[in-house]
Amino acid sequence: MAMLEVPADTGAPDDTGIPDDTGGSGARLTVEPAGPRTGVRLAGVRVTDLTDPEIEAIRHLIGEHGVGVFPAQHLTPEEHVAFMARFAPITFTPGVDPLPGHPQVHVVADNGGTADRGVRLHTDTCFVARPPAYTSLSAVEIPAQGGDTIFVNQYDAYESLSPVMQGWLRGLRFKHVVSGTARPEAVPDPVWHPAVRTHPVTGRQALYVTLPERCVEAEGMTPAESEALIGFLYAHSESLLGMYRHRWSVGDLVMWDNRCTLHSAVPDHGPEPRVLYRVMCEGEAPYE
Ligand SMILES: O=C(O)CCC(=O)C(=O)O
Ligand SMILES: [Fe+2]
Repeated sequence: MAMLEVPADTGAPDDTGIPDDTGGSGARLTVEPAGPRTGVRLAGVRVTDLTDPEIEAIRHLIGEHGVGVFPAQHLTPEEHVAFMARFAPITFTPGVDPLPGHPQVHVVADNGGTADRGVRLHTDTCFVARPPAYTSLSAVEIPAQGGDTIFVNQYDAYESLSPVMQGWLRGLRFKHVVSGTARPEAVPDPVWHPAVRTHPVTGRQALYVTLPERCVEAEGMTPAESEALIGFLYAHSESLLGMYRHRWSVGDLVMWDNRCTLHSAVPDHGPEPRVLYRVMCEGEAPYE
């Protein structure tokens, strides 16, 4: 398995690929691991001030480590959209409602709070032909306790399977269907995606499986075989220890790569409000 390669920032020149002289605000972007195997913390600058080389360096860091944490950004919705649009055109989940006046911003409000929903790890909007490459959340209102977001690493999930299982998955496709949106009729047709996808930035392979209610069939298999295989793979991803768990503060911006991670809210905050604004970028059709 690949090891985390981002060094803790020492103030000295590092090998993150981020130029020391950004030519921007004069502030310095610092990069350090956010978790043992997943996530990087990117601090020291407002994301609105990042230079083009810094954006490209961040694209590579998030492609490699799955999640980027930008503390204390306090972005307006316009700033949030403008930042994400530097990575790829903005996209939106069909069949969900935007923030009034902001057609590219989706409000995640009280996602859970009722413990009965539990943790539901998933990759975003897998039920379209070109699922979003990136999702970002900006924290608007956060409960005093609970309501964290957890991430697991789908490179690790793939790499920790046996060579025999990896061989079975090569060339296999899964059928994805919509669930959990306000208007599922906006996505009438299922889509087929490879079980293993190659990340376009890193060239690494990641397991592309999600909630069994969305990832419903393995091509060419019987229903019993499909259910057992997808159930096994999903449980395998859930069992990984190399996760990142984000404890939110108001103003945090967290951005993740849907091609190499799964994520879930942890709905343990009870009735206290929890509001985050969400902006996503277009991705490519997944390929093996
Ligand atoms: O509320 C969260 O922590 C995650 C919500 C989510 O799944 C999303 O924004 O895609
Ligand atoms: Fe999500």
